[in-house]
Amino acid sequence: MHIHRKRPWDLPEHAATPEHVFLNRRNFLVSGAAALTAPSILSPALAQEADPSTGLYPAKQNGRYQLDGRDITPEAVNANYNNFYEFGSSKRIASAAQALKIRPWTIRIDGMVDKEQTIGIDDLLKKVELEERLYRHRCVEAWSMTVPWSGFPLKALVAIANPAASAKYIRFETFMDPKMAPGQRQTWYPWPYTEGVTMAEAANELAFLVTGAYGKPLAKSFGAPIRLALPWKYGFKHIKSISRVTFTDQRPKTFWEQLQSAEYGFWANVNPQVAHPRWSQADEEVLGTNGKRIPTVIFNGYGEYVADLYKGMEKERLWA
Ligand SMILES: Nc1nc2c(c(=O)[nH]1)N[C@H]1C(S)=C(S)[C@@H](COP(=O)(O)O)O[C@H]1N2
Ligand SMILES: [Mo]
Repeated sequence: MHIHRKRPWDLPEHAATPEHVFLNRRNFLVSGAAALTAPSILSPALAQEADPSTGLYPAKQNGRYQLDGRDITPEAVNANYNNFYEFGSSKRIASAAQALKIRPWTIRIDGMVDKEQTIGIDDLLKKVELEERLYRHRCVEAWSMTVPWSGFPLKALVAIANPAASAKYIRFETFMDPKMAPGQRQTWYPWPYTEGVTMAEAANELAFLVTGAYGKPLAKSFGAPIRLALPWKYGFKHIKSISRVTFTDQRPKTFWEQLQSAEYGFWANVNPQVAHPRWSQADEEVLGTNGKRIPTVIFNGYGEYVADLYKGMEKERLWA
């Protein structure tokens, strides 16, 4: 029997509907280019394609990760205010992102591993135990949200990959398919989107691979079917729709670093005292609260978990 569980982030239907209608209209009116190049985004059939992992959610919440008195951001706000440049550079990509085809979906695990492998997302989901965690998320653009993510610790994927002891970094890559993702036809970007962490960061308990949110499989706009969450780092480290995971001894050059290294570095740990070259990082706008701003906290408030990772590295550009 299907039991509908009322969760704190569920919005009444009347609150969610106008936003949805607004978004569809906006896509016609504003994103004319995207609509022209990807007519299929308007097909309701595509939007309703079944997700075989639906039965895995909601996952049991791990109460260890709390929000420091912040509220969960309503789903209708979070799922409609996204950075996902593969589907456009505005925040309103949720409708365009419906073109993302999430099955079949495979993840290539390669580089300095015992045995390279390609694993289907549903096979991977069978090998791990899903849990729900409440995480804060701080974008480098000085806005923040809080999300009930579901997923599994990154270190579980490291165990499946069985990397060589000499591997120092993990490099993540997003899918590459310019036919499906209009943003990838903009050749001035260094596609595919790439990100990276050190092996020590990957082993940290906070590093989380996200496969669901709000008690359901991950919405496409959030980076279905699998994205990263590193809540002590700026949002651009949270690479979406991962299709390749490479173990390496070379520090990966990330998407934003390739595009603008003066503004976006490899470490990108949250620090209110280190301004972005073009704006302050001292405070942040909390999504869904009519523009309310709160002070930003070092490591986004997760210092007790991660500060030790960076001891003795003060000469590195740790903060942006
Ligand atoms: N592949 C890919 N991953 C990405 C991005 C992107 O444009 N493409 N944007 C990043 C940025 S800047 C942020 S803030 C988060 C946004 O995640 P959200 O849309 O779930 O809030 O995704 C990150 N991951
Ligand atoms: Mo971001």
